[in-house]
Amino acid sequence: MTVGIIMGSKSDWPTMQHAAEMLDLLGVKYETKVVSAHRTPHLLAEYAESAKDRGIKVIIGGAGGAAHLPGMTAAYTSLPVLGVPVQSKALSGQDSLLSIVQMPKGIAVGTLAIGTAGAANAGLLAAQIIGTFDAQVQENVERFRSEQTQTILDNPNPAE
Ligand code: RP5
Repeated sequence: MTVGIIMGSKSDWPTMQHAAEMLDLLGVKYETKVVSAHRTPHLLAEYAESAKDRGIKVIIGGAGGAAHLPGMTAAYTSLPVLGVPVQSKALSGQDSLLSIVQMPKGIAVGTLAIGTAGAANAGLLAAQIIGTFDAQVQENVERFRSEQTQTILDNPNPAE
């Protein structure tokens, strides 16, 4: 496994599965796990501290509400951590976004957009990072992008 996808709750899976689907598409191996910053804090520390030795290169963390998960994960590992703000019921994910994106200087989290687009892009960005040292994954990313471009060029009429 080269990517770890973790999330605060099973309820985050409908969002975070878009990261997994993107990694499937791009041929990147990953693991998925529910790890909560506030409900299972010791598990979070253990997961983040052991990730590098287990061969993980990038961690994607998704959480909603007061979303500490990506920041706490980044505090426990030097691996790159990508944060996905899950769309919360009360505040539509604005709370998740601000919790994840406003990391104080010194510990970095790469924050994506709220919801499914952010989760898919986290998968894409993780693959791009893996692609810097894995030529096959880089080729897969390049093929994905050129197919995406060609689909738009082949369908220019918005009314069709
Ligand atoms: C966060 O609280 C999770 O990431 C989830 O987005 C949110 C709600 O969790 P549940 O109450 O649905 O388990 O920790």
